[in-house]
Amino acid sequence: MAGEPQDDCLFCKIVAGRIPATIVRETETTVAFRDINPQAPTHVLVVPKAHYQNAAALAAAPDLAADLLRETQAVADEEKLESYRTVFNTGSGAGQTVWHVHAHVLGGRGLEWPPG
Ligand code: IU
Repeated sequence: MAGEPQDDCLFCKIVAGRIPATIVRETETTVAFRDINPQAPTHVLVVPKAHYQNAAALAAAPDLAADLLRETQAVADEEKLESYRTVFNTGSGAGQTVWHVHAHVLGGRGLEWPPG
């Protein structure tokens, strides 16, 4: 069921504290932690504590989606990023490897467009 924790989900385990992560921010509904394979000087993932597979699924919970977006800006503020990129990969062809929606917050270097 949408929102319920999934036993086999890596990010549900991070949210539950069952797998270690470098957490940079936490709210009642979200957790932000550093990506283990950073692609920029700042590379933080922001996830809802509830399990939704991707951004489209999260749209069913608009207040939570707003919390997530607010937290991307909060991360950028804390990291003192004037410019940054927020990325939601959806589907394996776009590079999604973890099926718990997460916003990548990337910054601290010049970012090219279009992305690869
Ligand atoms: P993706 O958009 O699903 O590809 O992003 C998943 C990210 O999760 C990716 O950037 C990984 O480096 C990152 N990650 C992590 O931070 N901690 C982990 O234990 C694992 C993956 I596995």
